[in-house]
Amino acid sequence: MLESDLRSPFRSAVCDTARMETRAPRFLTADEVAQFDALGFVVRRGALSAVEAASVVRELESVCAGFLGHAPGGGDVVWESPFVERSPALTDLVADDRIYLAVRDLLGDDVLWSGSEGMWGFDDRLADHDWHADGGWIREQVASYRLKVMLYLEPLRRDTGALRIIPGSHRSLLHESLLPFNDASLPGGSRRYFGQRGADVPAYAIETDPGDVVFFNNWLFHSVYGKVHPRRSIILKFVSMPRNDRHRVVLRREPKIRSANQLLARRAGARIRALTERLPSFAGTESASNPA
Ligand SMILES: O=C(O)CCC(=O)C(=O)O
Repeated sequence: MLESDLRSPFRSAVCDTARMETRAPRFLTADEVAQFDALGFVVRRGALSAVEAASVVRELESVCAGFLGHAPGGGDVVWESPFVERSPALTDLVADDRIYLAVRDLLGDDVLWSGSEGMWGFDDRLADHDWHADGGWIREQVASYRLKVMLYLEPLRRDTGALRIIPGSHRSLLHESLLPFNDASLPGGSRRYFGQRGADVPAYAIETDPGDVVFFNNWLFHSVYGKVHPRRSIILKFVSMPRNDRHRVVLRREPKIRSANQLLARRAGARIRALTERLPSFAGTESASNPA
């Protein structure tokens, strides 16, 4: 695949929907991996205990305090990346079996780290986060598998900010038919989806409680409606090892991946070292001032 092909407006939007490796998973169940593959998401309920979830909240707030210069409170908004790379305790979470082994089962043993985000509060203009696929558009769709691990740190229900998804929309036929959603959600876009409000689109709401861990494929069309303050969450991001030239081209264009790995690599631990050391040398090498 030539780079110019990636820019062609005539190239059809094809998602890489190859099935995951067929080896038996070592941490998740075969059913969980099959669900992730077919529907694009899987949820581990109560993966973290209440005590562990509370300690993640404390650590999140301590990192946020570093950004704000004071403990986060009403009216504050933090949405930062990289995030967990700044905290030894949160980095330990990346290396924890419940994240690390699960992610390896989903994306393969040679999975790569692609960064993290932390959120405390939200800009009220984003109380409703309309339908989109991350990155969306042609360039992202020819990237290798992407995975977000979401830790939502308060109870979220359908109309109070739970992540909504259209199951299976990471796969090309459904994904392609939903591409107009990306345009409808852009600034100035219609915000109408098959003629309806985003909140009315038939979808599955992943309702969660603190301690639940959501694994989802970034290509899924997703949205959030009715966020409630403070809405604290952590996002861990992974990408599968590029398997072909087009995947390599996309990875090269993402300088943030290299800096997130460099930051994470400062933390000790065999798993974190293994995760960061396998980043291919070409990753994130294209100048940010020369975007696709
Ligand atoms: O859950 C959220 O706050 C938004 C998730 C989302 O839209 C995203 O990560 O792209």
